[in-house]
Amino acid sequence: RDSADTTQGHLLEKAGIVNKTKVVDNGKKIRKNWSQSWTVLHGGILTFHRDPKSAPSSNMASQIVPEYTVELRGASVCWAPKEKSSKKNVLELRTRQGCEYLMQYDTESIIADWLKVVQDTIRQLDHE
Ligand code: I3S
Repeated sequence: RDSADTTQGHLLEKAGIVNKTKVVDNGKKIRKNWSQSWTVLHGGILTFHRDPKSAPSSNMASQIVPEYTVELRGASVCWAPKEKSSKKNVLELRTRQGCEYLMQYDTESIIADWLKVVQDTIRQLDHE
């Protein structure tokens, strides 16, 4: 088992680097802004952290506070349909609150692992 993908308590945990963009905010389509993100799954919550290169290093808060916090309860995830992006290996994550994110990484196994762990977490939360 991957060291970054362990079962603690009952919910899965994982962390790693992916490319991400928010595309819908509370039902409203927004402009794509792809960026690399340190991405953490913990306690049924997925957090995307800002790329340190995109923020002034003096601004510590901008690096500690996540850019996006995504509640996975009631969410859905799948491979994104081709028309959503010209990139390869793209996941589409929709939240119950009507937000939508794309997650992408050129190495397919990296993104396939994220699909599995997010899917399994959503299922676990459904059965609680
Ligand atoms: O789905 P879109 O709008 O064609 O997405 C592309 C654009 O957001 C583009 O930015 P600007 O239109 O703001 O210049 C991005 O650079 C592209 O990466 C977006 O498309 P992909 O296919 O990479 O998700």
